[in-house]
Amino acid sequence: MTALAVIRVTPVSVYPETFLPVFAKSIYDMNGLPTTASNAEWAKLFAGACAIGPAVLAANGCIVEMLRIPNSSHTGTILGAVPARRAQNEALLDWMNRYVMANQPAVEVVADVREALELLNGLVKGQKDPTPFFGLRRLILEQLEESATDDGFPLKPQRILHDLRAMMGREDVLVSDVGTHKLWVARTFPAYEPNTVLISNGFAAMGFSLPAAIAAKLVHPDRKVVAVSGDGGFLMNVQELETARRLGLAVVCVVFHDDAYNLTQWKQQTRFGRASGATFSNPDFVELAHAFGAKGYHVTAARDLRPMLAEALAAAGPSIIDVPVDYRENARLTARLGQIVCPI
Ligand SMILES: Cc1ncc(C[n+]2csc(CCOP(=O)(O)OP(=O)(O)O)c2C)c(N)n1
Ligand SMILES: [Mg+2]
Repeated sequence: MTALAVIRVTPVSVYPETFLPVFAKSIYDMNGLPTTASNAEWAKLFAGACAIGPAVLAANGCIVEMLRIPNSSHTGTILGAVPARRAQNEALLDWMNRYVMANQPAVEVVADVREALELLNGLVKGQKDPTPFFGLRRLILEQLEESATDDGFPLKPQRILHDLRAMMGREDVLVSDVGTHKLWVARTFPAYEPNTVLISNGFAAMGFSLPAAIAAKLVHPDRKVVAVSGDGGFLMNVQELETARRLGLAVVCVVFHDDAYNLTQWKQQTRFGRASGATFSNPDFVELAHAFGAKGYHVTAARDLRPMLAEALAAAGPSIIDVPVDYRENARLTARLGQIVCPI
């Protein structure tokens, strides 16, 4: 078997020189620890380390007690002293360290991604036969079609996104929030033009989609803009409907309604065999829309979605389309991904 070398191309904009030391420092600050090192020393210390993971944990309210630095002599260094949180943090950080170690590239190229790939392409020797990739492309396209026209209710995520893609133009913009719906957007919503599918993939902050969609609409007033959210994330920044209404921006909010933080449930289910503490109830989204002076639609059958989208996309102001979603598809996806064999 041939071992594949992994080459990671890191965009210059996120490299340690400035980015990681800043985060590392903020982790220290959060834990009330002294930060005496200069920026240059921090940059040296954190070169090659993955400080982003702990920073995200910290942003989500966990106190990060310890940070292992895989590429430096400081491996295993205990950076903090918050004994009360040690047990919780140990488990999280242990998982994170294993993840970081398992994903170390053979070579890391820090550069503009486009330039780097063009340069690397020139260096690749031997035959560049694209034929094997056609099989992979076919497999991906087949998966895009799967359940895309399923009439079931609540709607399958694939059906919602298939109808949405059909109703939006190539230049129109979809912004995804964070949750299970985002994973389905990433898998089944093709982007045809640059910057037309916007996903907060690194920090993955719930509540991102509506404000980001407002910004997209301000930049491209001539394009349709759709914000896809889960019910949890949508309610985190719903007040921005007032902004959209005040500015007269036609942003269509498609809410995947499941009365739950589904991504949390999905992870709990796969890791612990059961889910707990991640359900909630929702307001009536149509009444909520009306309260903001926006249009509101309840989808009550799969065939409702397209006409409602057509009306909302043609409206002058913001709208909410409340779409009950059937996330039982997740389990099928988990099983399939566990067995998938790359055809090339
Ligand atoms: C501000 C913030 N808090 C918590 C999380 C962790 N988180 C990621 S997805 C998720 C659940 C999302 O639920 P919902 O918005 O209803 O979307 P669904 O998964 O149901 O599609 C949570 C709690 C996060 N990414 N951002
Ligand atoms: Mg939800």
